[in-house]
Amino acid sequence: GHLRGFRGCTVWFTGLSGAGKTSIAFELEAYLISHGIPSYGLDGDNMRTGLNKDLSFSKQDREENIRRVAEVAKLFADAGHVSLCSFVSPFAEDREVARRIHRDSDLPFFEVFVDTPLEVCERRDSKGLYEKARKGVIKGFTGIDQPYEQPEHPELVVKTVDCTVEESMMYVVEMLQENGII
Ligand code: GGZ
Repeated sequence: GHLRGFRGCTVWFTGLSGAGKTSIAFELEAYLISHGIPSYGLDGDNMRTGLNKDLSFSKQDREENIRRVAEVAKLFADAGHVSLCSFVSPFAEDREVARRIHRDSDLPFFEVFVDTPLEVCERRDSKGLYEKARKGVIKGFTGIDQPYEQPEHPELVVKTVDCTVEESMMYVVEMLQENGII
């Protein structure tokens, strides 16, 4: 990626389970690819089943999850891709590590807070995980018995309530345009 004109970057989606991070990222990936911009999505489904399959959801393992994901995202960005990272990433200090990893390589990093209220995520409960967390079958579930630290200075906040996935995605596209990425 060192000689290419197009600079890659990383878009980091953070928010509760079921907030819509992966849905927005998936739509954005399709949009970017259809416009000739290389893009690749990372999320729990492709990271926690492979590279990070040794990690749990403890605070310490989430920290290591985010660190490894950020290193992988940085490599994609350095290769000229728009890396789309969709992780709950509930701890502000872990997200700061991800940001620093990119800053140290002079690669743009955009934190996008997918701001969907807990009640809405829990009502959706697309995977039945909130119900299990409420019953205590799953322990340490973000928003139930582990904290979610809201970003204080994200580059973008997307409120998904009363907003289609497509509309949410376009806010991210506009942010990338305003920053000269695309
Ligand atoms: C939060 C959990 C947990 C616990 C399993 N807490 O909706 P999902 O299913 O697909 O998204 C959640 C995903 C979170 O993995 P991440 O790698 O994004 O987490 S972190 O960034 O905090 O490392 C959820 C499922 O895995 N899941 N157990 N205890 N989410």
